[in-house]
Amino acid sequence: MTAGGRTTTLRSGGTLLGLVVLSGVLTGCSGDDAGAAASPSTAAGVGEVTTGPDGVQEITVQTQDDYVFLPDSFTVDPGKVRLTVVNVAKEMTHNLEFTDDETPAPIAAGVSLLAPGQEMTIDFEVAEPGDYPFACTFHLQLGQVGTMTVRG
Ligand SMILES: [Cu+2]
Repeated sequence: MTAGGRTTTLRSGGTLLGLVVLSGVLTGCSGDDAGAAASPSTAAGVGEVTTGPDGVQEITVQTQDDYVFLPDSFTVDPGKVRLTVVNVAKEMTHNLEFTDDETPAPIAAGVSLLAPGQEMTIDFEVAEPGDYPFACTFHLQLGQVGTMTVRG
């Protein structure tokens, strides 16, 4: 009787474990991390640096209802850069300003204010290699920062 009871316990325990693992997998598929990487709300081409026929490097960075730039870092070659910032947030206003006192050279452009659903494109030129930190000045304290690297 005792042995039978143990067997039953083991079996139900095994079944339970199986269900937990299965639901864990399902949860993982719709979890925040997976959603951020492959969410349909992510605009097409976000984070990809492409070079147009005019030789301008184009990159799109997304913001949403959190304190993260997506991506928070990207790399370009010296030359012309066209940066688009898309704010897909429903509630949050963001911006993107280069931290000029920390960049190898000043960037004469920035996105001063992006309301929910807005996007803005800025053009600038980089020559000096190095790391160019940028931030959302509204949410700097909350860690909304990123880095553009210019290759040497
Ligand atoms: Cu912000």
